Amino acid sequence: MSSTPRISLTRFLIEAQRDQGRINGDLRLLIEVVARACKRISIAVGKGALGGVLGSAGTENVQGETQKKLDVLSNEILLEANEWGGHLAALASEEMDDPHPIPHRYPKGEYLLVFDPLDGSSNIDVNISVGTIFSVLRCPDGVKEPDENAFLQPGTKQVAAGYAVYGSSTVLVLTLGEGVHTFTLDREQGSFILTGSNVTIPEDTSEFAINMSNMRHWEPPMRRYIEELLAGKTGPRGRDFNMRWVASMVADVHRILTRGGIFIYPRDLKDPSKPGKLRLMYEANPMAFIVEQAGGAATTGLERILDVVPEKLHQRVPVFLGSKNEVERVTAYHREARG
Ligand code: AHM
Ligand code: MG
Repeated sequence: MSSTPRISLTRFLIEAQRDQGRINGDLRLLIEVVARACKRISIAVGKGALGGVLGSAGTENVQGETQKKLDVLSNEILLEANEWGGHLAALASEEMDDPHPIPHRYPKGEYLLVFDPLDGSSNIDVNISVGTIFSVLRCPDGVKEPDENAFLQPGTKQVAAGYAVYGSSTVLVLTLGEGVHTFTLDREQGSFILTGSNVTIPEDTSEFAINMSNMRHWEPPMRRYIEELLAGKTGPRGRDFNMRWVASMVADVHRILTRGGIFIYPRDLKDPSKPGKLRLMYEANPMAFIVEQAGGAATTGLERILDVVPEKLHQRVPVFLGSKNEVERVTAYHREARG
């Protein structure tokens, strides 16, 4: 009796390098190292109160948000895992004001890694899914000591992106620019096993994800879109829509990757200085890359997220992503309103 072989992340990456030449040895190492760091973060998250890691670290990050102990720990795990391997030129993170150079005692590589070490921080202490998001760029030619400018590349330049969701199981989702693959952590064995190849997001959906408590601050096209969904069967859309909001982007995006949906964090007028809540380089871009690779769409309401040319490492953007037809509709409403 023959059974389907289990394909580990290691095997998947070795085959991607050897058989199809899709990645080089350094990129393979990079993904493996990030996955190993995600395993460590998964273990820390899983220990919960027993690990002494819940609660606030008593510090603030560059965006003035209070850091949780697990935010800080996850950041340290990713830094420590990635700085010595020789595959990176520099790293940047939601939790650090400036890019982190590779210490001179280690060799440098051709890639830049940017990440949100633990997304969905408000859920850490309440035992709801959180995750790690990462994006890989190439260090521009001739740049020996990469600073913030080296990172300011549009999302179309990403060579890989992924996230790990620490939920009822730990799942790593990866794109190398040729489809999206999911790997589930086998906790006993300690390895990620391929459990989904070329995952696709349905083009249509009846499920939306948005923080409705901000409705009074939204711009008119945003209100119009959600009001139409809420009107259900007897409204202009002629059918009922369901709502879900985990408040962990990773978990909301993972649901959309699994069964479709639209995720929105729009620009709002609560704080006009902020064009949305989510950060372009380590939240919107990697998720947009994954969603597009799965056949979905991702826009700022006006343009494709991946085309935005970043001006700052920690810049924010409005985010509309998921099932293509819904993203296109709400984007059209925003464009119409612009005239
Ligand atoms: P974080 O990186 O500080 O955790 O913030 C990002 C999170 C996203 O995961 C999530 O979609 C959003 O913030 C939730 O926002 P809200 O608190 O408005 O529901
Ligand atoms: Mg985040």
